[in-house]
Amino acid sequence: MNLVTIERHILEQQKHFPDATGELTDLLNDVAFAAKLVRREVVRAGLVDILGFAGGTNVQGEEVKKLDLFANEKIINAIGQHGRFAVMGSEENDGIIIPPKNETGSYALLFDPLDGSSNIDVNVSVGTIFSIYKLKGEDPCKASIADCLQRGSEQVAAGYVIYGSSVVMVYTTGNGVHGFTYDPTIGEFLLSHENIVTPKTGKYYSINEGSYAQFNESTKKYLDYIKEEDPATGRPYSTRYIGSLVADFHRNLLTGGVFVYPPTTTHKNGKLRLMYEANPLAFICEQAGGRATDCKNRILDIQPSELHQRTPLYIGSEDDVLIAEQFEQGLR
Ligand code: AHM
Ligand code: MG
Repeated sequence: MNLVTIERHILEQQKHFPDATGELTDLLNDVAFAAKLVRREVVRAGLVDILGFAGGTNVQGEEVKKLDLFANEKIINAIGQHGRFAVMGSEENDGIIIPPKNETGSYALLFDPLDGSSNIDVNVSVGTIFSIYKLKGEDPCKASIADCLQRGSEQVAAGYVIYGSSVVMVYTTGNGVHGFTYDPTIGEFLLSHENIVTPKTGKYYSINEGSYAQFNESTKKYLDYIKEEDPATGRPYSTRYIGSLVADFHRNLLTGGVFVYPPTTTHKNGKLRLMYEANPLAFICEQAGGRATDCKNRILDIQPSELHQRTPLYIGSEDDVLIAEQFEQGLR
């Protein structure tokens, strides 16, 4: 049996980029390491109550943090200390984070430490999403928010970790999409999904239909279409909605389908964040042969103006996203 660890795979991938210095390889390995630390806490989440250290302090007298804040801190500390990133941005922090040893790093990291917050306490899959950019300027000491506010098309790497029935890390450096399953007996992510290609069309649609009354007429019309009986086009589609973007995206990536978070009356620009959620998943989706749009622009072409900017998101199998787009553009 030829077991390939994520570290080895990342190193092998580096050969596709003759100018690579190895720095990106190191920092992807940092992310994989941070994911292991987060995983360790996520799998113990349900024990907090029965071990009696919920709310306040744990047995070591340490303050117990909400898991998403804990994950945020772990990632910032684990990754920040190596000095490979000059600047970071997290969904949990208002502004940019400048790690203590930023003078050597030439990359920017944007991440959502624990996506799917409503599912954390109920044993449903959650995930970490990350996105990596090269700094725009030469001097890491001058790294700023401008290095974070780059178009998604400038990403040099992106990925996510899903903490589910097993823990899987998926990444791309622009040379296909690769997935690794964590083997807790040896503490390694092992290659399990090489070169993921998403089906051109699927049978699932994922949307929070409880917000139906808040959707635009175009979104409602699309939903009516997707539920019509028409065996020739595979309709009706089946609903699958976990409420953790990473988990919904991962399923649709492997099986085919479309995830939609449209504008609503309360979230005029949708709910999801461009820099931490939409961009990294759009990069992965396109690399796997899928499509990602806000129905006006390709997600990866949007010029961000704010760190926590929101965007409508239609992402998944190419043909399915195209149909949703046509409805939103009034073409159907
Ligand atoms: P979070 O970052 O606070 O967890 O919010 C993002 C999550 C996504 O994982 C998920 O797709 C979406 O919010 C669910 O929102 P809703 O409950 O409105 O359907
Ligand atoms: Mg999130």
